[in-house]
Amino acid sequence: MSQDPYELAKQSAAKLAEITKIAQHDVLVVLGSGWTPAVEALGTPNAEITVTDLPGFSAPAVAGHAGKIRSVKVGNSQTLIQMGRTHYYEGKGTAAVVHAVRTAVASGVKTIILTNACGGLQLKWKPGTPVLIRDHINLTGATPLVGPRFLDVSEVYSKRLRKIAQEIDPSLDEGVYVQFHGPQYETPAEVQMAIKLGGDLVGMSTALEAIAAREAQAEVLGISMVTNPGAGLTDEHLNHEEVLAAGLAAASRMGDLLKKVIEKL
Ligand code: 8IG
Repeated sequence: MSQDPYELAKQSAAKLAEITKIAQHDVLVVLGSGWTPAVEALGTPNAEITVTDLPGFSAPAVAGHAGKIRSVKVGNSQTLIQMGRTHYYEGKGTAAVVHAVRTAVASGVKTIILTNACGGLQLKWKPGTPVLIRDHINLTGATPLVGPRFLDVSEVYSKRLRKIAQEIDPSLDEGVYVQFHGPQYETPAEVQMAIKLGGDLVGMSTALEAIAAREAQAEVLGISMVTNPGAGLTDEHLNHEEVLAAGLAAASRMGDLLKKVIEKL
């Protein structure tokens, strides 16, 4: 296995092509926690593999993260659906976090849809509400880029793709996603900080992956599912089961949205 993350992604892509017998892919969808039930709406897979069959992947530890990758034809797009991701809080480093994105790009992918479950900073977003990511604030202090890779991040989340999503579902709001390191949720003071910084959504994923996707010149759509109000905004406490329940309730709507977006690419 290569130590160079870009080489490792090429090796992983070659193995993916070998196992799936599909030489090229067009789209990657990363399904975050809570989004897994949406996978059925995307259609019958041509192949399904376990991520650990590919070099550079490790088994996800989080409940609701299945650690599988499917290849499904959606409209005209051969689509990779990644169920379960590596989070930065697992301590494996940023290269591990973005390995799936780099593997997908090495497989030919030009469009990457990143989904997640997150906390909402606007109380109008009830649990199960999807929100398009307009921009992000990366509070991890980390980056997948090493060396003088001065990447333009002035439009990480494609305006074109957001417009397509809003044509399908005009009720979709947009927001700024704030990636925290995790795995602890925010304190109420940190939630207030995120609001003052201009954040609308708080979570533990997506921004680092989006940076790697942009470096690789893929077009990115980010969709958050708000599953709980940010800590301290209500008198509720936060728990992971709530995330999974909200995902289950919203699954068919989310799957339908993803399918229609991919069909319009
Ligand atoms: I679901 O409130 C989910 N993931 N950081 N904060 C952060 N991540 C989350 C939250 C939340 N809810």
